Amino acid sequence: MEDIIKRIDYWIKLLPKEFNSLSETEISTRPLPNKWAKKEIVGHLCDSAINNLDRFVKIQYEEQPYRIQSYDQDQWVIVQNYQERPLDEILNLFQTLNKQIINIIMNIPTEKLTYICDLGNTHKTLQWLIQDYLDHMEHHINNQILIR
Ligand code: NI
Repeated sequence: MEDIIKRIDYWIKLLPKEFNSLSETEISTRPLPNKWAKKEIVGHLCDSAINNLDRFVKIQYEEQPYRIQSYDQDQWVIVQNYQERPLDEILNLFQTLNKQIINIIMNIPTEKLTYICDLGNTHKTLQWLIQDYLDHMEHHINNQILIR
């Protein structure tokens, strides 16, 4: 867990710096009409944080296996209209949510890391879910935000 916390903390600090070097066009342009702009990807990462924060808390006290609810990722980005939101507000939200997630992870008792959740077609541990949260974040950052 220590490594995961370090990685999340790393992105909390790095992402605003990365965006500092991007132009407004680079931040807001959709590569294709149906593809997210970079600022919308940060919005999507906030949505992932919101939904996973909920999971990381509930799996610790609900009946096992805790049933994971999916969410419609495209609708979340559209409904919240990240494209028209100032970038610094989205980045602030990203930082605040992930600081809270770090706080949650730091407080998970070791024995709860093996608690089981039900993803519909498979069962995974809370530890797996947390690793998957980071992997998903890094996938978007490395492939869509850091790419020029
Ligand atoms: Ni995603």
